[in-house]
Amino acid sequence: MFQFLSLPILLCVVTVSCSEIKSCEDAQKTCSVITCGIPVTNGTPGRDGRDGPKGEKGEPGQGPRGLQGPPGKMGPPGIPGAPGLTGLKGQKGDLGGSSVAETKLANLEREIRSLKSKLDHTQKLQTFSLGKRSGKKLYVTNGEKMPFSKVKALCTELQATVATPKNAEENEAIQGVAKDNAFLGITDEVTEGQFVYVTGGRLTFSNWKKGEPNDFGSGEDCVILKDDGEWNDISCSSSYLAVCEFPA
Ligand code: MAN
Ligand code: CA
Ligand code: CA
Repeated sequence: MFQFLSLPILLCVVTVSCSEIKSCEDAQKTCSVITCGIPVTNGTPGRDGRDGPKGEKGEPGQGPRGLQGPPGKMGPPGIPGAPGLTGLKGQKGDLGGSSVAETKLANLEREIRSLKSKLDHTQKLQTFSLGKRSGKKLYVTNGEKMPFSKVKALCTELQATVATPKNAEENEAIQGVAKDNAFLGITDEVTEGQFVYVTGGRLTFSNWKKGEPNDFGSGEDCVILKDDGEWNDISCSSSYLAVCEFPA
């Protein structure tokens, strides 16, 4: 409220009455600012002054602590660390010029990579052209008819087995590939009347035509899948389509 009093030039405020004009004039000689006037009794108090400067931060409160706020933003990256210790010495490098053997080896390796790539492409093309389905056996025929012993030999040569349906779906798949009577990899050559897989084991699925197997005539120990999908036991020396089976 009285802040102005701290100004470097002190203002002299003197109040004198009319009967004291002389002393007011005297005061004018010594003070830079003089107010001369009629003496009065104390007036009403002045208005409140402007707000003072902000006080110092108070002590922490006593109430319960609030919940922890969310984590702040990530700070700036630290200063890079000192370089690590020197590593161990490496192996001796190749000689500038390669030997004849090394050049030949490099050429062979390049040729192998090229052949592998071509084989991979050929296999994909074959799989596609044969309609091979992922997880399904592949049945292939050359369209030739021959006795059962020849069919077995042919499929073995191809690292395959004679087509053997283990369920209705496979039975239909073979039927679709053969479109004619085809030998199956099933016989009762070992024990008459007891049909088994040529790869071993008792039958787990069959699709005999009504009245079959009948071991007709001088005996029938081989099995054909007829064009209608049903089975008939038949002479192993008769000629029927060769269908080979490739693993799923
Ligand atoms: C008939 C039936 C069959 C038999 C053949 C042999 O179709 O008796 O069971 O296998 O003849 O040709
Ligand atoms: Ca038989
Ligand atoms: Ca028969």
